[in-house]
Amino acid sequence: MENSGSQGLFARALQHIPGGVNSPVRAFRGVGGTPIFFREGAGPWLTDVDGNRYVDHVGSWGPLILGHAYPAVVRAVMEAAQRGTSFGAPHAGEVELAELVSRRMPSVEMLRLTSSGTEATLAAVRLARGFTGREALVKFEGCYHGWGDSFLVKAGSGVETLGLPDSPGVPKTLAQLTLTLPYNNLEAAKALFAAEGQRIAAVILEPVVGNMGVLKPSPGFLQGLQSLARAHGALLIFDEVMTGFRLAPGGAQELYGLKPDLTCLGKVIGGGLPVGAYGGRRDVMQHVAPAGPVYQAGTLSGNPLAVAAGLACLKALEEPGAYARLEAVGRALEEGLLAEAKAAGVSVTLNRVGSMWTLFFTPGPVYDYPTAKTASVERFGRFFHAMLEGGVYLPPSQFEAAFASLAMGPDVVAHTLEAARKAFRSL
Ligand code: KE4
Repeated sequence: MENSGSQGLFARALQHIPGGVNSPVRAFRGVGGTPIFFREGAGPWLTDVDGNRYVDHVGSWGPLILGHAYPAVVRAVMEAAQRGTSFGAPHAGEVELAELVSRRMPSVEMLRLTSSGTEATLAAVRLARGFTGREALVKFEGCYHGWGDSFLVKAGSGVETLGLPDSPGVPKTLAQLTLTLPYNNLEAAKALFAAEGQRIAAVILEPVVGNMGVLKPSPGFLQGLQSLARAHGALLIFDEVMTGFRLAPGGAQELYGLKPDLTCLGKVIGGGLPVGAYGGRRDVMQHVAPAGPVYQAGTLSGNPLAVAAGLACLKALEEPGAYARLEAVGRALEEGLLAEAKAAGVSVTLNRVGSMWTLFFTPGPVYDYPTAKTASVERFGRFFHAMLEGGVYLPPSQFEAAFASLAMGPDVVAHTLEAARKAFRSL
């Protein structure tokens, strides 16, 4: 094919696709250079259209917790496809997936499948507004919940990476209904609820943030928010699109022992195919049409191929020791990267929870949006490209999470650390 390398394909893509990509954060705007076009993935490896191989620490931004082309997932999708790709009608897989999620996340008594995380968070917020009869939404600075209007107020991920002001096109009257708080600041949350609690429909947050880079919740922060929301009749929405099934079988809510009123899911639940979901308390979910008046729909919601991939992925995660292995890989990368940075005299902070981590080019600590912003985007960019030279593909943004997978063995960790040893010395 004409111009079939990354450079040529990108030049062609720019003619017909805004920014040459179908999602902004892929465009390398946060690190400079031309985005890489990939041809295939296998286990922990990605091969680009020019034949270069990389260890993949992006994992499609979280879904590929098993690694690329996991045999059971590929088989499930192929078998489902031979029975037809979509019915637009109920099928058994949807029931099995809903039952499995409820077993893993007891707070999710009922759930509705969507085709993306954004649809899930949009629906959850509409449901919270419909259920409570209130309109205000509380979110945290730097958290990202997809590209819905109400969320693009001081958002993270690509909005932060691109340094975009709150997005044009979001009606001011709607944006004014989104109240923002500093992450990990329970005092600020208490003050806001004291002043505005009676009009707050919900508070939504990433229980472990991935979209400022990885930020851990301070001790008591999540529990305090849960109590605050309950005391003021607002719903607590955990956006576990990134953390769900990744940080523990039952996600962050299992890890931190919380019971949100609603949970949003995505990424891992689809095993690399388009699946999102929102769910939670039965009395709340019974307000969703057609059981109740809150409308939400989707032509391909619960798509048989996507559900088959998700079921195969979640079942593979039931393998004994799977989460211990994810923790071990995460720890080996953390310890190795910090050791190599120290040996090279480069000042960094590494935040990690289980298999999601971010290396910040700042002395740290990094625990909220302002401290995340002290990281050197310029240094991260140089490190990113030096790691590419070493055959390692990191998320192309200082404000994103890297994801370890079960496909990563000691050889992959060693390859990553060898590339890091050289990359740190090149800064
Ligand atoms: P999607 O609509 O992209 O499936 O999910 C939106 C979303 C919601 N909530 C959280 C916590 C998320 O992390 C995301 C999406 N994450 C980004 C990466 N930070 C997806 C990558 C992209 O935008 O291309």
